Amino acid sequence: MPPRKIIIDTDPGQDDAVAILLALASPEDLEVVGITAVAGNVPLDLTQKNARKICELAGKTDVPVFAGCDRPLGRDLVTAEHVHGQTGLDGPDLPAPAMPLQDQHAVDFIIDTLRSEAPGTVTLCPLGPLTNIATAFEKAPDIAQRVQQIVLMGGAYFEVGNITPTAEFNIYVDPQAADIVFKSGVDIVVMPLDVTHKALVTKTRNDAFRALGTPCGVAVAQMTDFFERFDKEKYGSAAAPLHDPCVTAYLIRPDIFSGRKVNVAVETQSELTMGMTVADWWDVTDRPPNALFIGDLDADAFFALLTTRLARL
Ligand SMILES: [Ca+2]
Repeated sequence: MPPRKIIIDTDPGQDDAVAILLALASPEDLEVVGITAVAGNVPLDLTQKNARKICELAGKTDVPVFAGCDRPLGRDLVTAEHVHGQTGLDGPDLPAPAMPLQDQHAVDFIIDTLRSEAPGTVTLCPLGPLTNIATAFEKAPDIAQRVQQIVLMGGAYFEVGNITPTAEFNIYVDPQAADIVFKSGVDIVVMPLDVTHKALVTKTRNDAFRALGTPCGVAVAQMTDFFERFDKEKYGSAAAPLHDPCVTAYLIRPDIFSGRKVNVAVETQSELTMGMTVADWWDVTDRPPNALFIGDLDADAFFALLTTRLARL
């Protein structure tokens, strides 16, 4: 089988960085046709720069990086410097990127790619707010049916929320965009907090990244060390979740994840529960399933995959 073509839509973010590095380290499985940046963890000017820093860290400067939407569809941007630091990628000291940012807008790149590649051969991997994807679907309604699959990090059901008591950050930042995506009819796989909170970077697992001894392995350990400080305090646990790499790991090893095909609807009206992903886990409505909602993973297999693949960079 040829590698699967993917577009990574991202707001790096230390965990975005690990997700991207895993994809770039796995050319036999994944062909990264482009990386599209969106505002989220930090403003767009930083997320597009961070995306290029990550490509350079991986030694993959031929992957085109595009800047997309700088604010959510209908709300003010909410960022998360309290988690990720002022740069969004605090931890390692990575040099300013030398590789260029593409001139084309990320939304137009997504549209053109889906129209030029054979139908059903491009998978979208959103790791941040869904603004770029929803904008592309609104601007070019013909492309949704050409998408092979969307595998995204976002939402929560049993774990409820991390930025508000009822909402996960990516969906909360742009609930209108999420609503458009979940109603798009595309085959969707969701990595909610329910599964990412089981992908915990313990000290042993982070030591394994550091022990790779490569610039990439050491940088990943430093990034993880940085955001762990916040998460350990918040959750009172000995380890922090590594959210976004669940997306790219799923594309390589779907067998280590499990979930249910359910209906997922997004709250876009209530300020109290804005951005909540209402997942019909117990099938108590007649709303048709629109997403595979992942609930569990084999964490040891996940970290073994990450470590062996990152060792190649
Ligand atoms: Ca992210």
